[in-house]
Order: sequence, then C-alpha cells, then structure tokens
Amino acid sequence: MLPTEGAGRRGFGHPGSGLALVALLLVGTTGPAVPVHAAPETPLQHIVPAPVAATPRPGVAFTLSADTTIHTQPGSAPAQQVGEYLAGVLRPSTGYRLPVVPSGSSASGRRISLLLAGADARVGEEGYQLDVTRQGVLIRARTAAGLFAGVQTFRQILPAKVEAKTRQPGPWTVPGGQVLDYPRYAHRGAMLDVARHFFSVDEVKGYIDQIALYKVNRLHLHLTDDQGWRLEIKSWPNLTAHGGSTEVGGGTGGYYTQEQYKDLVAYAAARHITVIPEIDMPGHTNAALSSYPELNCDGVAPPLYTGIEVGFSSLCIDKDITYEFVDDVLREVAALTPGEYIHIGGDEAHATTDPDFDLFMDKVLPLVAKHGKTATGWHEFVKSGPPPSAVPQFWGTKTVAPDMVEAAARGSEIVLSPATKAYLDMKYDANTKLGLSWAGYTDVQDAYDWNPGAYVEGLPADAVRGVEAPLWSETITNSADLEFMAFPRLPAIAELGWSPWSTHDWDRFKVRLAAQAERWRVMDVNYYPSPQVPWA
Ligand code: TNX
Repeated sequence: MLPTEGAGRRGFGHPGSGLALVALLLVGTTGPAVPVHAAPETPLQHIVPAPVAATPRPGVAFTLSADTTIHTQPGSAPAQQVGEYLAGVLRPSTGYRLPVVPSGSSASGRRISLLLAGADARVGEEGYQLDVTRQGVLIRARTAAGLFAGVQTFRQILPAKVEAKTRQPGPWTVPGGQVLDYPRYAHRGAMLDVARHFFSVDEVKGYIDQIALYKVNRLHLHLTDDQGWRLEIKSWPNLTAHGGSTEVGGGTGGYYTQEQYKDLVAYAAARHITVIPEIDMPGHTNAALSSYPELNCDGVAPPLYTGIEVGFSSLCIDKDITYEFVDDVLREVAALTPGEYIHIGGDEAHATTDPDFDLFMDKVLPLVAKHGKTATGWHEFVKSGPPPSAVPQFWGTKTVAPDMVEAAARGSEIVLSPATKAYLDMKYDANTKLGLSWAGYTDVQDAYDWNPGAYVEGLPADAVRGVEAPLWSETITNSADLEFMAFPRLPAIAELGWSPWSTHDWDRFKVRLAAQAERWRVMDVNYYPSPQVPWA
C-alpha cells in the first residue's frame, strides 16, 4: 500500500464499484512522483509506458477460457477492427476461438468488452479506462485509438507467453484492477531510415508491431537520401529504377512500389500509427541527382553513392525543373498519405547556400500546402521562416536552441529528437558493435532521463508537440540490428511521450523495463541487455 499524498495528483474512482481502492500509481500531470513498491508485485506495476493511474483489486483476477468472447461497440467498424487485432494477438498462443461479436449479442461465456461509451472524460482522444473484474475485462474509450491503447495495456498484464506464435499452456490470468490512462503528448514517434539500408515491407511491419506495444502513434519513414530513393514515383520512374538500386556498402537496395507502400500505411493505420513520409530536400539528394541529370546544375548525373558522408548533395535551386520535380513528388506522396504531415527534410544542407536554402523552401513549402498537407522538417528548416503550422523536429546536441524558442514564439509546436538522447543509432557504449557515436554514447538511462517539457532552454512546455526516436541505418542492415538498437531505448522514449512526468523515476523505470524482457524473448526481439537494467 502506498501513500497518496501530494499536490496535483489525479486519481479516479470507479463509479458504482463500491470497492476500497488501493492506489499504486496515483499521479497527476504536474504533481510529484508517488512512490511505488521497488519490487513490483502485480503486472499492473510493469506497464510501459507508465499509466496515469493503476489500481489493483486485491484478490481479484480474471482468467481467459475457451469460451471467452470479445465484444465490441455495436455499429463501430473501427472498434471491431481493434477487437479483431486483439483476437489476432491472443488466438495463436491461447488456442481459443475468441469470436469478435457486437456487444449486446447473446454469446455465452465471459467477456472482453471494447466499448466507445462510459469512459472517464479525462481519457480524451487517445486514452482509455481498463477494468478487470472476476466477470471479465472492460476497456472503454472515446475513440478506437483509445481502445487500441487499452488493448496494449491488457496485453502487458497477460503472461508474456501470450505473445507466442504457437499454442502455449495457460492459465491466461490477468490481475483484477483498473487503469485510467491517457498520453502526455500528441506526437509519440519512431523514425526509421530505410534509405541508407533498405528494409522490406515485412521488416517494417515487424517494427510497427513492436512500437505499437509501447503506444507509439507516428512512424516517420526516411524514404530518400544520398544512398537510395525507396518510394516509387510514377512520374519519375528512374528515382527507384536507378536511385533505389543500391545502399550503404553497395548492396542491392530496394524500394516500395506504391501498392506496397499503401499496404504499409494501412498496416500502420490498423495499429493506430500514422506514417509520416519524408522526402529529404534540398540536400541528401544524391540518389535523385544520379537518376536524373537535368536535376543537376551542370546537367551531369553523379554516380550512385554507397558511403556514409553527409552534406555533399543539393538539388539545383535555380532550375525550374527542380520545382516541377518536387511538385510531382509531393503530389504523389500526398496522394499516398492519409496523415496530415509530409516531412521535407532540410537537414545538413551544407552544399546549399543559406540564400538558396531560403529560396528553395519559399517555393517548396507552398507546394506542400497545395497538395493539402502540412510540412514538418528537421529543425534547420526554421531558418527559412516556415508558417507556424510547420513542425520543426529538433535534433540538436545542445539544450540551447534560440531558433526553436523563436519558432515557438511564432506559434510552432516542436517535436524533440535530441541526438544525445533520442537517436537510436548512437552506440550504447564503446563496446557496441553497431551504430555511430558522433552525438556520444547513449545508454538506456541517458535515453530515459530527460524531460521533454523542460529540455530546450526557454522553450515553453506547451510548445512541445512530442518526442520521436530516430533510427538512422548507416550501420543497421536487418531487423536483428534494428531491434538491438531500438530495445530497450525505444520504450524509454515512448514512455517520455506518453507518461505523465510525475511518474518519471529511473529506478522504477528500469525495474518495469526488466519485466518487459520476458515478452521480448517470446517475441524474438533481439534487445540489448544493458548492464544498467536489472534483468531477471
Ligand atoms: C545526422 S540528424 C543526420 C543523418 C545521419 C545521422 C546519423 C539529421 C537530421 N541528419 O543524415 O544519418 O546524423 O546519426
């Protein structure tokens, strides 16, 4: 049992439950952290990201059985889709049928209900309420995204072997209790660089499944760079035919056809993850320049590039055809993008002068708007004065960034990806075989121990739109490498994006993280067993 004193804490009662509730995590978005047992006793204390509030019902549990049914909000296809997703997770390991039926239907047996009614108003657009009683499991939210988040929490309180792809022995018991939960930030992102090394549709889907477990809701795909162009553009076919034909180290590269890309976007959307496509410009464009000589100022196409230098390429700022090209690319990308944002890069444009960079962005930003999208870009793009709706993604290594403070003063919201904290391609320590180290070594505690709301000096907390963990792939060639760099740091960044700051505590986080490893072993996630974490 825990003390619950503390200003600003936020608990919740269960209307009509009449039970005396024991607060384990009873916290607010502004109040001080409330101590939790150092040694967790119930899976409710293992949840990553930490929920706003989790309250056990001592002595109560629910056990799935062969006749359990999944009931979803009648008339809601999105809620039904979440139900089918949950059934897809549970069926292989439990071997149960778990039919998904509209709530109110008379299926017998005990229930897992996913309802779009009756949730506490505080859950907002992406939060949920989860109740586990002897009779069943009830997840309530205002949106399917909230139900989906609740399902991730439910997964995490089931035994880890539920993640297995083959039938396992039960029992499938979850502890009684309730959770009230909602995110701190709207943007909780992961970025994957599929340009330096190409990742297949199935590899990207695998990563989508892994990040969904931690309530990440944005996948930023870095689709183009010097070493490769990875998205079919029908009006400029040589971008992929030639520009997609290699990668760092000289491998065969690859690209997504538009059909494959649509499939990826839909797969992410079914997991309530919005894909943000990045077309990096005006630098990082050697693959495009190599594919079309007319995009070069001298009309000569450079060879394909398979090294890892940055900052040497630029689209030709003075040529009209450059903007015809960008217009075509943005039109096709926008048509493939249900989300609001297109990322236009803008980083490390060392081969473009500042006046040229301004000129370029002045022409390109309106093209993004013309195709019905809002621009986001690496933080350098603020030097061209984009509109306040444009979202800068801060990747700096310092906490002093006056240009970000000024952008916020003009009304911009900023996504934080400080390279010293959030870059999943940085080595953990000197012994890490993969990765780079230009921003320093980043072990799990470094990735976790910073406050996005107070990180950049003078940046108002409410100007922070969220966090994102980029994984650049100069040294990363396959899913095993990707997982080694992302786990356990991705869950750390995901927690910064979701959990109230009042839950922030490294000593407790590392215990919760350790409890995730059993799940990763079942899921075959190749995580880095950092010595900072007390793995069981
Ligand atoms: C910097 S940070 C880059 C990328 C590299 C990365 C490697 C940023 C926006 N650009 O081009 O892949 O460092 O860590």
